[in-house]
Amino acid sequence: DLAPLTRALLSVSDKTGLVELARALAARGVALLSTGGTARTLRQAGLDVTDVSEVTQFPEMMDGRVKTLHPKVHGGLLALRDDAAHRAAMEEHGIGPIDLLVVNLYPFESAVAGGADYDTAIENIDIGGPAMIRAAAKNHRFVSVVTDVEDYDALLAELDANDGQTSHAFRQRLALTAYARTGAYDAAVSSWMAGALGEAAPRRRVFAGTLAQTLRYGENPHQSAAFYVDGTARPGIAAATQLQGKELSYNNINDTDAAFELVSEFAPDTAACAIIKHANPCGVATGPSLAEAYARAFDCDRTSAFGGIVALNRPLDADTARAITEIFTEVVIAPGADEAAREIFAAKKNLRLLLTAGLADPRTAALAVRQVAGGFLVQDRDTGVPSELRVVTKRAPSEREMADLRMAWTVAKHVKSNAIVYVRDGATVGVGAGQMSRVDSTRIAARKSEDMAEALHLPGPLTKGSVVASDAFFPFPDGLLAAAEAGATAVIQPGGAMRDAEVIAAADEAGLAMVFTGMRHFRH
Ligand code: 93A
Repeated sequence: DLAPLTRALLSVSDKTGLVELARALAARGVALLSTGGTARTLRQAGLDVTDVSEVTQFPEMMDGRVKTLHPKVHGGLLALRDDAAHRAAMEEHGIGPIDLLVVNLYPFESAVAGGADYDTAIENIDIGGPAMIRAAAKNHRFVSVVTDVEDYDALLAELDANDGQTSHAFRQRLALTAYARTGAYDAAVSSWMAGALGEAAPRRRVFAGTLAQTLRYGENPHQSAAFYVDGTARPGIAAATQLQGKELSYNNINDTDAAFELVSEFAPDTAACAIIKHANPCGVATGPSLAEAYARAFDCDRTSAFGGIVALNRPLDADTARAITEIFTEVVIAPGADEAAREIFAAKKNLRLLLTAGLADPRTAALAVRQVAGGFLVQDRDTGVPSELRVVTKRAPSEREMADLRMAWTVAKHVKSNAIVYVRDGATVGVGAGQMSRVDSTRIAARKSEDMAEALHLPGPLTKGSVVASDAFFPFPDGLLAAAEAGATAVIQPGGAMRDAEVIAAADEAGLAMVFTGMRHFRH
């Protein structure tokens, strides 16, 4: 049980809530110490403040690089109050205790996200702040350290509940938050430097993010979950603005990300739509208009599209909005929405509409991280594009087949392996995802397309006259032959199997045209 707080040091870049907090502390008899800009703000609000420079007897110098880096500050934060030798040292050197530290750091992350040049970014690296935070957090047995504006109210409530002090458990939680903050801060600096130096390799890297949102639950209701942003401000799910609808769930965020990354592969000069279920596309299509692209994507697998996530590569318009609202859809994400579309959606309270500033760039280099037991797997994002498409069969694909092959290949990159994607006239007509056998993926996609043809009262499977992409090579002719049986006339695949010759011969025999990409797109 500690005596009530006597002295607090406030040094904040983000001055939100500062005056209210300081006033509440002053009202509880806490003396306030502060650095330049923070002290100025407090004085302007009529509060009594002592400058840190008065305590240290050193001016803030070197453009503020050295303000609080002094034993009178760090001794006051680090001294063990119950240690005779520490107390003697405080006495001898005139060091007063600092019981509460309120710091938020130079806004390095937002400076970098805002496009700061190299020197500006460097100047935004806070040194004194993290030093104080780490010192106070280490000494949480005696010192409270607040690093998040959102904790101001909790601090005041805690002081009320504990006769002007905080409980040990509360200080421990503050310390935990404090180290998370300094850890994330240095991670942001390191990641920025990696980018600035063009150090693309996933070595010497640290991963951390800033809590953006706690989620109601995780993949399942018994799992707790949260959403962190990495500060790169890449266009996509993290930077999107939600216009309406209830809060996104964990699965929504995951699926919406998959949807937007996929649709961003399609340049907006042609309208495109991707519908996602369980992070896999159940329909992707281009079209002369956005509404038609949506309708064609929907027709690939109407059953699965129910409750899906829809991503568009152009601003949402009224026609498309109307078509989407005809069935239950969880989320729509698009680079904008016009007034009429917004009005149509407004009537559907539960439908979430997310708007982005633009499309994601599928070629942007970045790292992809996945967790395994006891570690992280880190790799470059899959930005690969085949340098050439090599025709390996007697028959070369027609121009129409070639365009569809390219699209099928692009979509296959976004489908869980083993991925098989049938495309006809710029629309998927069958997607086989996540099967342990490539032949199964090939057959499942074809079977679903038969079901769809039946539902749409069309003769024969939709895969008739389509082309097919496989994310990795066909090890045997069986998968390829299954695709031919479903009606595919052309094939795109990496090649490179031991039995390539056998597979090519089978393709020739079946009259298929086939191209090799020399590159695969596993997505496990
Ligand atoms: O340049 S610093 O790294 N050197 C310091 O000694 C120092 N002490 C506090 N930056 C330092 N700070 C930071 O100044 C704090 O972390 C806070 O973000 C900011 C508050 O400055 P002001 O009170 O002048 O607005």
